[in-house]
Amino acid sequence: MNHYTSPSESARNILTANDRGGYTIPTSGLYPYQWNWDSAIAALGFAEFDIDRAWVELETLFSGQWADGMVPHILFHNPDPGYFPGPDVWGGIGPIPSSGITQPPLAATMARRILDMDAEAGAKRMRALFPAMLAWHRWIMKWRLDDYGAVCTTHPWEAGRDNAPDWDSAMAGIDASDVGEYQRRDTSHVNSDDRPTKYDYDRYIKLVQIGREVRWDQQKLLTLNPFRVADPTMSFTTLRAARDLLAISAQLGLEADGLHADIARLDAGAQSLWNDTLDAFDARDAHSGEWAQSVSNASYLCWYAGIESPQMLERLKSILTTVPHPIPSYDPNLPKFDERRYWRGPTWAFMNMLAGFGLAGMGHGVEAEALRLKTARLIAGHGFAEYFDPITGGPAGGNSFTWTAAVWLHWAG
Ligand code: 2M8
Repeated sequence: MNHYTSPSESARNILTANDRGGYTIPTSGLYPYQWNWDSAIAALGFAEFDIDRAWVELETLFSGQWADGMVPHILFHNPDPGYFPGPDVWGGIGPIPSSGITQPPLAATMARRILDMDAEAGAKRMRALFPAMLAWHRWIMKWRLDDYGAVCTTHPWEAGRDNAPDWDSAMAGIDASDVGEYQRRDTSHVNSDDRPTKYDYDRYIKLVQIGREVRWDQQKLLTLNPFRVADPTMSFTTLRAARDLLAISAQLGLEADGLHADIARLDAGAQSLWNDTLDAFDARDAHSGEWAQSVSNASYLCWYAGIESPQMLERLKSILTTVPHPIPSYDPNLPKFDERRYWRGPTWAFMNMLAGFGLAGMGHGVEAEALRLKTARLIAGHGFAEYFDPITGGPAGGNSFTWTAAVWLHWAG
């Protein structure tokens, strides 16, 4: 007799198969290392069936923290020639070979959820991790804020939305003519039409070269790095993380000096990303002050950050009725929408989960539930893909993907 595998069983199998011992890779082949925000989501998935393993995921992530507090976007635990750019190209300066940039800080928020799931199992682990999480928060406050208090991304990979239209004009200002020869690996694993272009990659690598050249000295990079964009992803997630750190410190009686003031500053910064002309939260070039004119899935993370917006709610209601699948990474009514190309249109399950957390937390239960159901239908019908075509639901990128499996286990399924 055939054994029926339920989606939840498949999701657990994916997490277990992607477990490399203490950390989880996003998917085998395409992404063979530990990614920062993927890991925070993976922890949430593990917490549904192995709470100890959930804490281990976060502990391993913080074992790669640099002396200055930065938590890298990739930890290269074991060399793998299948990924480019690897540790030798990045020249990270932490305790574990790593990249030189960070990623949107989800760890504190997910740790708080995991703590809530089992406070007894989690209190000791949380106490031990807390100073490291606070140090990362302080590093972001020191090096990534613009004049308004919005949080900037210094590389498209730092925001995690690699080829989003948000960066188009900042990317156009990067001279990558001397980037040299290199061999991409991503397009040997998945369809190149679903990935960033060579134009994008030349600039990604050029920015890595600029950082590496000065050994990731943040003071120097403030003037050397041509790419600095105030970003809704970084701004909303940092604000939410700060609120969660404050709540955890109150719950466990931990020192958290300055967090109240930081939250006020980040709140003002996040609000400053409201673009009146676009009537949405947008990205703003920190060098030129220009708006990107981009409504992305990150624009819908305002509630996640504790920020209310009737206009964004109206937009969301319209998306929920006009787009077959959950919030796309770029507004289908805007000219740059590209339903297959990565962060320029496709829908990402975990971004919808974050929006759903925010909506539910701010009393928009109907919309949160609608988003959850759409995400559940998408995954149940099309599998645990990295991302999906928001019109047809077609799976794209890598498969057996960690964060999609984790989203199913914790929220959608
Ligand atoms: C994607 O980014 C990496 C570089 O960091 C890549 O394309 O090589 C993004 O979707 C990013 O948000 C994600 O963390 C990473 C691993 O899933 O893949």
